[in-house]
Amino acid sequence: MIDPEDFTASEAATVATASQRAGVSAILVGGSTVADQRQLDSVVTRIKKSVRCPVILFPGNITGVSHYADAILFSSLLNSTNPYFIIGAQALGALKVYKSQLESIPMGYLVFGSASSTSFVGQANGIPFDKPSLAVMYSLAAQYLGMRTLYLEAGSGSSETVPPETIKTVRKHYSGLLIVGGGITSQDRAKEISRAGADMIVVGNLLKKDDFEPILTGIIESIRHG
Ligand code: 1GP
Repeated sequence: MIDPEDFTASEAATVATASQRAGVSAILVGGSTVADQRQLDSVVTRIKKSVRCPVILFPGNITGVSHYADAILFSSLLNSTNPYFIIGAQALGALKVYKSQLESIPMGYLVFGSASSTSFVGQANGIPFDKPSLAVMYSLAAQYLGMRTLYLEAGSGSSETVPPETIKTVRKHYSGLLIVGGGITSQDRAKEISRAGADMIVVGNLLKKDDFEPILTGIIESIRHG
């Protein structure tokens, strides 16, 4: 995942190219505080020119929609306390998604903890890391509402990831595509998360490190062959 606020378009293209070499399946572009849509468009355009894998938007608000991408994680922040993040922003952004002909991937978004920007900006009633039963309730609700993708989010740069035990419990109940992200920076943790039942792992902050490529390659190898 590339946050357009952290990279110039040219840096983003370099990071995306290295990520593709490492073996990623897709590049996500987004963040919870993206405001500059020209910068977003230019980052998406440069990445699109540089990689073959899909470029998928991961918006935190209506400002996160760019018609240069391939698809969008059209998400509802299920445990927000503010209806704007559950359905308001989605309604405001929907026409742009329609006109852009982006593929929309319906997704329930669940935020854990209370210390991340995602939790703060999205006014989430963060799920405590040690309460898998609460995550299960939301996961089932997401499934029954037809959300075929669910993202368990610990928050970008979080010191802890969503615990593997919680992922295992959610996996038992939720049958759609399960994405897990936030705080994943090591091969061992990625492997645990994958074994617990995650279908996709999102890595963001790690890509800001100069030497991220071998670490990312290790993460991908460990989840594909581990
Ligand atoms: C943020 O889950 C993603 O939405 C990525 O988190 O930056 O901690 O890898 P990191």
